[in-house]
Amino acid sequence: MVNLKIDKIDVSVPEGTTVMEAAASVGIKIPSLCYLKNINEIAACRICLVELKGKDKLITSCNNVVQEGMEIYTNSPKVRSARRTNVQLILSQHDSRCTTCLRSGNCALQSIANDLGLMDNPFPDDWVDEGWPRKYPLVRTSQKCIRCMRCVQVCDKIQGMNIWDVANTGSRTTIGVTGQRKLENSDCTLCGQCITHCPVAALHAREDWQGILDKMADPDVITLVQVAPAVRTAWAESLGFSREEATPGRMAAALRRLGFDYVFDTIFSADLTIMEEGSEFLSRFDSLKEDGMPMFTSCCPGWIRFVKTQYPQLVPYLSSAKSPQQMFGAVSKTYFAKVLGVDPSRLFCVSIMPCVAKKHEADIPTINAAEKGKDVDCVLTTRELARMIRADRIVVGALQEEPFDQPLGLGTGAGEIFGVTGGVMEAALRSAYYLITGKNPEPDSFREIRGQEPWRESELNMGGTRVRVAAVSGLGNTRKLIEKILRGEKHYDFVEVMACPGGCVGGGGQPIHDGEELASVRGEALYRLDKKNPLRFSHENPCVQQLYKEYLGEPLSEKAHELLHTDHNS
Ligand code: HC0
Ligand code: SF4
Repeated sequence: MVNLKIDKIDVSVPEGTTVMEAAASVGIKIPSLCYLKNINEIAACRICLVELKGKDKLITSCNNVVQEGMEIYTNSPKVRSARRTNVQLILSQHDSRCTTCLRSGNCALQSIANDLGLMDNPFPDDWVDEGWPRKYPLVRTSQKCIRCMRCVQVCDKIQGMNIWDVANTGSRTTIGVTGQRKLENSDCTLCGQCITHCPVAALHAREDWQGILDKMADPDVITLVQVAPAVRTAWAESLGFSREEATPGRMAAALRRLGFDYVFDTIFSADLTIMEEGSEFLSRFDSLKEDGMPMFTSCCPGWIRFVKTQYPQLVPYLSSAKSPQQMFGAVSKTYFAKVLGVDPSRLFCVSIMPCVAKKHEADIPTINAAEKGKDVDCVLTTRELARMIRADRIVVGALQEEPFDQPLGLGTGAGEIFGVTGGVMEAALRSAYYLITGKNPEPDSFREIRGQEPWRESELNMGGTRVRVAAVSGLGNTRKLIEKILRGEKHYDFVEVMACPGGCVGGGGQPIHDGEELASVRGEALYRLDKKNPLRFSHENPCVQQLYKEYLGEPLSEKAHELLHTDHNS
């Protein structure tokens, strides 16, 4: 152990601990704008400076480790003055029009400037707006960038994509796209991880919710909303409500208050996906074995973008099943329009997703069921849902729980766990076991595939058939796993991939908590919902069964292919 004093408090911590961590261990929080543990420890922002007794220069606390006998001061006159000047210098190059900023109230720079009592910007500049609306779902507002390097490091170290890089030098240093490309022309997967790690609003997702208000005001339009599994774990985080208070029933009530005509649930179509994808897996099992390749899940659009640019030779091994978001849209514009007895053109289908890439997925021309227009008309992130609730001043705590509408609002626990890494695989195995053996397994028997390790694998015996599966999340991890598969070091039959670490619960469209990773606690919330759900198997969803009976026939039928599958071309 190393012994030192921080602000005159005796501290004893293991060797290798940083000064910042040592301070945190005795309740002293040193501010920072750029620090991300194990990802960005380069002290770019210079806000975490502290004074080390006996040294002339201040030192950064995020990347200096403790030494025996150190005496550290985190708020000495020198530190206060330097911290203040450094924040002012950052502000001198920052568009500080906070009242009209997307991150107002949730911006690390704004809180630090405010905490330091900086009441004006000593070096103001005239910023010109870069213009709205923007087409690409990921938006960079260069005037807000504080060059903290988090986006560069997260994209590189966690996602292995290396999209962002430093451009120019000196005071003109900025962040640009590698190879001086436009972001739209890069290999960006739209995972949104750079957005959720940006401390200010330099990176954000395109906002689309204003357009929905016009649709709601049009009496000829019927608005439907579907909510992704992971959204229910996080939708009220920024509204000040705990996960226990913010139940799915209250979320349904809030969506009705906002004015949606029908409030449905993506877990319905997650169950439908299992029926299609599970049946496809069984039908391809022998030919996959011959190729020595697994079938890969196809529901994560960040992963689909990744595979198309990084490993195009693997596209044929993707499941042809559309994602639950798109299946929902296709079913709503056909089957549900028929149930209502209205022309599909009157339906406006909105989805709330924890994801930025879903905005792109809904716009892929070949994903839509022929002649029916778009499956999904507009995609909002979880953050946009929270903003709509705030804009209408809906008090979540005052809402009574309400049920989702039927028949597209009923889903099983298997559908619920889609939002956490390993969940799609677990849901598929529950039903595959039934399809192979004719009986249900114990619902939690595939829990080996749960967890936070980069990937988990399992070898199962299903009525005499050996099935080898894996689940991976995070694109850096995915690349490592794929390389092993391609080198013949790993052999699987079925692999689930989610682009965001932890799965959709850690998605790029989820609420932002500076430097805090909440994917695992949100994932736990989904497992609790699964456990509480009276239905645990996708094949037992009565509304999905009814859909097959009344409209689709059976899994992989011609109609099912027309509406629920895609070739991943374009
Ligand atoms: Fe996901 Fe999905 S689980 S990708 O993470 O499959 O976004 O939550 O909605 O579509 O269901 C996201 C989450 C979804 C889809 C589902 C899948
Ligand atoms: Fe990199 Fe993902 Fe950001 Fe694209 S969205 S730049 S892939 S972190």
